[in-house]
Amino acid sequence: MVEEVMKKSYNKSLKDCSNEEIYFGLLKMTKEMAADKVSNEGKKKVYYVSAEFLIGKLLSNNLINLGVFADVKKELEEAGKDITEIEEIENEPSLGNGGLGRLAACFLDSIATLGINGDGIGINYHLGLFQQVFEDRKQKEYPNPWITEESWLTKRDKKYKVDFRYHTVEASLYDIAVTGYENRTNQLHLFDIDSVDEKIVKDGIAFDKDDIEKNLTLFLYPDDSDEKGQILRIYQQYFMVSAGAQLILDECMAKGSNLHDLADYAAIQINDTHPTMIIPELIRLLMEHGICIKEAMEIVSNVCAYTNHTILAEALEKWPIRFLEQVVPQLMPIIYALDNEVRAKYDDKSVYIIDDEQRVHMAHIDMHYGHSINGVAYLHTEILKNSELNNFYKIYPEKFNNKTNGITFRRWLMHCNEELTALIEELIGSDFKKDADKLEDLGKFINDDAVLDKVLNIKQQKKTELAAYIKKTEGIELDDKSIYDIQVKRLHEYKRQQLNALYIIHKYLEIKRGNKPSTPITFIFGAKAAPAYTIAKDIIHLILCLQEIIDNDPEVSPYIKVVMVENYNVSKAAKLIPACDISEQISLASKEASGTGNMKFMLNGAITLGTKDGANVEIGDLVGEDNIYTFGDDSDTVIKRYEDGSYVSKDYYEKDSKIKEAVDFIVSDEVLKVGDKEQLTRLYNELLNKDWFMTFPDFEDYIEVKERAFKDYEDRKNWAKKMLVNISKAGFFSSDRTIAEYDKDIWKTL
Ligand code: 26Q
Repeated sequence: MVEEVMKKSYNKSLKDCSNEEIYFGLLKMTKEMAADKVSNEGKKKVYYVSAEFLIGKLLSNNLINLGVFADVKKELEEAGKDITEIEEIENEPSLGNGGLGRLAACFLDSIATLGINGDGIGINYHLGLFQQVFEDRKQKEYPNPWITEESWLTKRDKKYKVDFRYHTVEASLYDIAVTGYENRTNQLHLFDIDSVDEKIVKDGIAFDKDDIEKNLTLFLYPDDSDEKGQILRIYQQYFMVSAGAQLILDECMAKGSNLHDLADYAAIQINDTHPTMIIPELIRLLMEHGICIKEAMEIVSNVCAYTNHTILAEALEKWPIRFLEQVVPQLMPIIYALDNEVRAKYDDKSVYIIDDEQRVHMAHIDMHYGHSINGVAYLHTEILKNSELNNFYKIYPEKFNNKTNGITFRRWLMHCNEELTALIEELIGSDFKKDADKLEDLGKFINDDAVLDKVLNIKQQKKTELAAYIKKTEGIELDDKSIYDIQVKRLHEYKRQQLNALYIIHKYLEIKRGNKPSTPITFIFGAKAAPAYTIAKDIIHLILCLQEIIDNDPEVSPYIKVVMVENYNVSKAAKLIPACDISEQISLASKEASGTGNMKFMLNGAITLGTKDGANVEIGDLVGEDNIYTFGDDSDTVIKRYEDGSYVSKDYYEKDSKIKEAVDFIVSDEVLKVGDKEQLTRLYNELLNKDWFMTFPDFEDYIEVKERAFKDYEDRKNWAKKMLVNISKAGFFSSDRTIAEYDKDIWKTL
């Protein structure tokens, strides 16, 4: 198959082609195969609208979904070519920050796999999220250009006019094919403007924020720490939803909708509040088609549904009216009408759309004018209902529902861990690929020593592979016989990378005192910090300082090692996750809506060390307490502690010598010798005087439970049992299950 493609493309034999030629040949072949599948069929279509789609590299994934991966790999091998090297040619698009964006990508995969008529709508950011580089043990940001002459993007002959206050732009449509696993092909629609100009970027990721025609689709989340950045975000959001809304109405009318019956043709899922303006925009467009505002509101409510991904106040978007007036004045009359209707119905000010400070609460639009409000894990939805969004829950109890997140097993098992996939297939057959619950059948082998050995051997192989990869890409040597303890996710104080760092300091000092671990431990981090998030950058700096100090200390370096991988992304995740022994999921209870990394690690046989937060709770319920390590205060305790304002971090620091010792180390001579005094002092003060995400109360318990996990690791057979239980219980976290629930309860297409 590949031979023919190469002959046709380059008039050469496969063995004579360069990796680059092979990549672009396979790209073309894959796009053609995807285009031959059933597409765009069905009366009702789901539109998943999201500012982020963290799709990752697509070649292998598409080959898997099209059912030709094994054949292609074999043919390449026979010609002396290595598919992993060919994959290296592909640029990774960074069209997302983290969980929310990756979830959108997993969902598109599952929507297509379940045969649902459903497309994504987003933005074609040319430079994506920044590329992270470490310089002087600090994060520096650079653009991440990913679009090449030939790529997964297909330019369509379709443009939509988008009006802003001061200019009108044209949104050009690009599509990326979304292949379902042995099923149909859907589309990810990404809008762009032709006038965008990458040359305006200077000095890292700085650019002229006023020049909208040149910067509109340059970056994902341009720095919004200033007003201009925030206004640019509004431009981006409206650009996406206005073009998206026009596309949706066009498609529905082409299928015969008279727009009064729009809900029979379209289900729109609003991924967090970033696409919320699609609600007033659709109302506006329906009114242009002659529908009165009252009915337009009703129609749109029946079409739109909202997913909440966070309870962090700073992430809930509230746009000043003056910003909206400046960018999209045409929406303001609609937003006032929506707000007036709410005010006429309810006395409770906290549910108004426009607050006393003249800000528009985007989530309030979604909740009043969408028909469904869902959280992303059981605990998260309960917190939304009972505290965070309780005032809305009291008005609309029937709208609230939970959809616990999931991950696509095509990427997070079949692609990233071929060895484990093959073992599972050998043991229970291949049904699990389409029916993830079948993984439960692995439970039969819990006392089978030969199987347990195989599970351990695969883990060892993936650890050795990761060590080789880190050596090649970062020049760092890992001991593949050490325990791999991994925390990879966005850098945020609530995720508490700082708690992990404090543990490492504690361990370092213990080793200095002669208490050496019996098995060496490698602590691996990967995380990008938002460019304007100062403390997050300080935490990265501390971790990189610890990495340096430990490496240069011959007393300690044989026992522990710290590695922070640069520019953590989807491809790196696919190499790190299968190699992990201990999965760090240590957010402050109540703050992590769900987490999806936790599910990927579990599926690959890592054991969770985590708080009772997000989906960790459901993981714990499934695997049982012997097969997870939980610690720390629960969400009720934390919520109460916030409510009564009783937390004083200094009290813990003064009472607990372990905390004091570890925190003081941050500004010790040893660290200051390699680190930046201003950054380290700021972090020290932040922990000592504020510690808003309550690291100290969980510290003792974290140490104790982590030590227990390391000790348990020594009993290899028992550990292998824990691994097998985790793998066998992971079926629930397939995004196929999640999407089946969205469709049954919210979209109703099948
Ligand atoms: C908001 C306003 C202004 C600028 C940026 C933002 C912004 C950007 C990105 C707010 C939130 C995000 C991303 C949130 C996110 O990734 N949330 C994660 O969603 C996952 C999928 O549901 C969950 O598993 C994680 O728990 C949650 O943190």
